Amino acid sequence: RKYNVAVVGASGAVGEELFRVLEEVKFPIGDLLPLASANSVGIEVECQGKAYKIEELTETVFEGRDIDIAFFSAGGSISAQFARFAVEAGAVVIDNTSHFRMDPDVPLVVPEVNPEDIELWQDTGVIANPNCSTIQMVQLLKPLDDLYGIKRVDVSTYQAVSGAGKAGMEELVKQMQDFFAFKLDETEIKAFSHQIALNVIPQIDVPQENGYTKEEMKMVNETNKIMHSDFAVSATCVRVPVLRSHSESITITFREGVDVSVEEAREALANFENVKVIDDLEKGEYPMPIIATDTDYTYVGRIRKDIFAENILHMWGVADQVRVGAATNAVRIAQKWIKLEEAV
Ligand code: 2RA
Repeated sequence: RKYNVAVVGASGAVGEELFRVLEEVKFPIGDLLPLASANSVGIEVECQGKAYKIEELTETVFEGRDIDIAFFSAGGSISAQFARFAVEAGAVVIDNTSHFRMDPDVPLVVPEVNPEDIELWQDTGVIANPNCSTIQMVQLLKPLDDLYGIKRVDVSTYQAVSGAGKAGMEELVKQMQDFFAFKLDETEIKAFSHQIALNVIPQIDVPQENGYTKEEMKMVNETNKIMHSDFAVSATCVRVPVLRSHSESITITFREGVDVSVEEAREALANFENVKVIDDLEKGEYPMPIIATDTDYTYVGRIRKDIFAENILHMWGVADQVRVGAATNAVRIAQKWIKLEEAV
């Protein structure tokens, strides 16, 4: 059977990528309804060889359209205001924003890690897509937690500008152009709190009362919700001048008494769905944004045992933020949701 699909935020970076991913996976689309704010109305989008015009997102736009699946990626306030109208019209909402993520009634899903939670969608009609930096990390944590049992995770991220959408990518490009035109000192700073070209910014999202940023607390809270765990997580989230793949340096402390084997860990990671190991330091082979970009895999390398403790492992993970961290994860959720529907 075919499914009628709506995409809210159709002109954004994630919206555009969704059309590409839906096409690549030959998603069984019946009708497609691209939605955005009034500014984008009339813009044409293409998917699976057909052209569609963007319509305005309103409270009534879902009525009578028989939408089965509505992807939302237009910001938390838009999801807060409009998701319920899609649900009331009979759709399952797969939400890419942070709005519903920590709602205890809404499943927060990375299909490789907790696909079973998709079943809970009926409670609210919404399935939440986790934060990009969390998705790629839990894909690496899950096989190692199954193997040894995690006690604590310490992560530092190197996050691409695509996390701030098209505006973020455009700002990096413009600042690089200004640098080569000897005009960097008068460049516009809008998408980030400081100049991002030739810089790194140790702040993503707003400060919290505990001295962490909201992005860092997303990694703490979302990780344990997805993995149904309660291990300690500490994150330092940093914006770097990379276009669209996030990198993460991850240190995992396993339970007392575990003696980690790098070989065993590497094998568990290599066997995990949608994870690829690139790990040969002698040959200079390890994951990098230029390898991960435009792919649907989460890459891991630099896997090594701590020098001082037997139960600690260090590794380096990279994934495309727009795909693995958003569009592809959302489409994978939709594919699993369809399987569930068709099994009933
Ligand atoms: C970022 N986490 O990288 C955000 C995007 N979801 O800014």
